[in-house]
Amino acid sequence: MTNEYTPPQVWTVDSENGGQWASINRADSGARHEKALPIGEHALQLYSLATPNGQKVTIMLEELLALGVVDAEYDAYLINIGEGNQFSSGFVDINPNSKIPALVDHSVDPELHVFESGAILLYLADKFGHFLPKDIAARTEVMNWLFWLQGSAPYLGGGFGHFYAYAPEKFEYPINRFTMETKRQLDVLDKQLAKNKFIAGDEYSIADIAIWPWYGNLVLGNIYDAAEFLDVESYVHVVEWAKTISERKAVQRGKIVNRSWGEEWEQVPERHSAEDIDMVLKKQPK
Ligand SMILES: N[C@@H](CCC(=O)N[C@@H](CS)C(=O)NCC(=O)O)C(=O)O
Repeated sequence: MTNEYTPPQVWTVDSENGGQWASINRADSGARHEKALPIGEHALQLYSLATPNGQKVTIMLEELLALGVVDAEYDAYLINIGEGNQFSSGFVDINPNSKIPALVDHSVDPELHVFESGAILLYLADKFGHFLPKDIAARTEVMNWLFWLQGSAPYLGGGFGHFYAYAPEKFEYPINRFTMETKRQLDVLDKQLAKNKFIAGDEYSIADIAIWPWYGNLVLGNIYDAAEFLDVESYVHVVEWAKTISERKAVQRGKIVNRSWGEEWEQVPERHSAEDIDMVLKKQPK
């Protein structure tokens, strides 16, 4: 393996970047343009995109609605990160980190801003009393896996996914580095799911809701087109779990909210009521 690059004494923003996301990347934070966010009629306002981090929240909200929690009704607005919508003054007011998803709860005074998908899942689970056990031991196990996901997924998305699917060239070193780590993570999940029906035990929880959009989508071939490369079929328990979760109605609904690409029956760019999803799902060929 050769390395022709010698880092300069001090890195500057002019250094060679490239790759699919290069045009939105900058070394500073904060708003880049003035624009208020739209606000719909429900108490919960979500600003997001149907990437795995966004899907966690829309799946959670649809799961709550499926249980009959009417106060979980929400408006979901599209934040197109490729166009830099995450850098509007309105979005940055809610999330200074400029990353989707971000949630505002107008049912409390003053309104509450929630960012980081893990924090949003926890907030909704606590607010509505579902998908997070009350018992301290069971709750701790769910938290273990929720934090595992928040710490592990960046190796999958920002590491493996970036270098395998998005980088301007195929670089062997980072692909090997992050493939090793991704396969190790899949093995961790496989061993856990060999002993448990769901990630944190017998009950479906926010741990499953957080992990499925990343590792479930990965083994089902929905992200990075890397199922064969990673030999995902060898993680039999992860594949079985991923299929079980993908059959849930709320997952089928939540995963297409704030999606603006793919087939026409997979796109609900904005969601303001259940009908917005129903209408799109009806277009799915039988
Ligand atoms: N740790 C954050 C990660 C969120 C994140 O990385 N969001 C990405 C899309 S999946 C994003 O908004 N990227 C836009 C950018 O980096 O400018 C979370 O879990 O909410």
